[in-house]
Amino acid sequence: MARVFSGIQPTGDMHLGNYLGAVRQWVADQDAHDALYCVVDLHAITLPHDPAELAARTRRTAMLLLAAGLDPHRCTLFVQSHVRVHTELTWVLNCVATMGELRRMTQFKDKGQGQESVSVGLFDYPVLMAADILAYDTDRVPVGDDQRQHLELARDIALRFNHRFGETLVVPEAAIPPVGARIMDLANPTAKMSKSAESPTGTIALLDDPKSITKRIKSAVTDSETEVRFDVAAKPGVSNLLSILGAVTGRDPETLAGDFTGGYGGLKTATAEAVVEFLAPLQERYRDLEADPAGVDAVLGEGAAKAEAIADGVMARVRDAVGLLPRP
Ligand code: ATP
Ligand code: LTN
Repeated sequence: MARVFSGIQPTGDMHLGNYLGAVRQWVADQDAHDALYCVVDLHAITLPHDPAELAARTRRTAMLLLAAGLDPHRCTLFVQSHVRVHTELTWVLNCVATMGELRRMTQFKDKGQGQESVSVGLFDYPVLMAADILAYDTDRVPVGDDQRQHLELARDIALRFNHRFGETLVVPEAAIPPVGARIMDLANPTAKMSKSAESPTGTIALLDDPKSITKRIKSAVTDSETEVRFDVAAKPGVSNLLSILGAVTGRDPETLAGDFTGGYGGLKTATAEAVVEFLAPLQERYRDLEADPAGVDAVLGEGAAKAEAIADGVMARVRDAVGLLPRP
């Protein structure tokens, strides 16, 4: 069975973009694949954070993933910092990755904004991500479109490692969905919907109540025309609504556009209703899980043990390839 691995940061509340771009594929991949999913808490400390918040958010992210449909009997769900290989392998890969390739990463350029005071961790973020993936002999990595460049880097690092030290690492492929891979901010449709957006008005968190979901979609920024047409460059706001509606209803956004005439009201109402209906069962499952925090910790404990067993084997191969003495 092919191995699938992916991760999500506990930097805030999971939103519709995370779900449609990534987590939905994770749920689908549980059956035909050997799937591991990780709450990447070590990535979440690359930017300034509140320690008490991080712990709570890590647990909350795991619960949301379970509510979204991850089933601990069919996949392995764990917390990144519970498996030490992630950091150990990062060091070895740091000695394979180059400053030049990390400097080209657009996420670093965006989040670091050229400041000298930015952490080394933020610069090294993509190498930790490569270690996450390569530690599990991963074949396939389901992610949103914004992770394309990081995935390319993980592949390059694996290929370079194998070239230098002999065939050791599996070279992974990105799996990016055809619809929903890049959900945009409703208030600023040229920026991606993000957990850490400055203003929450453009984001739909998975746990938002129906009233605020409807309000945010109805006030989504569009344009001064009236024609409903899928054209990301010329009509980013309208195209974003069509992408959301298409992703939650399983229809093609371009075809959907033909259903709406005479302004954007109909499109907004249909999108709001579809999203509210789509999220209702997830929100109900979340409330059940919230009542049993010990159950969630038990899932994460078992997940870490299963993950560690795989990662330890890969790390032993890496140590041997590089010439590190076996551990006594
Ligand atoms: P942050 O804003 O804190 O950087 P994020 O919202 O971008 O976080 P991540 O934890 O970095 O979320 O990403 C988890 C997964 O969700 C990744 O696979 C990422 O590609 C995907 N994803 C994030 N934002 C979007 C979006 N707007 N549309 C589609 N997929 C997304
Ligand atoms: N950088 C990713 C989160 C992430 C990830 C991973 C995704 C960390 N490690 C490994 C896939 C595989 C992001 O979504 N911002």
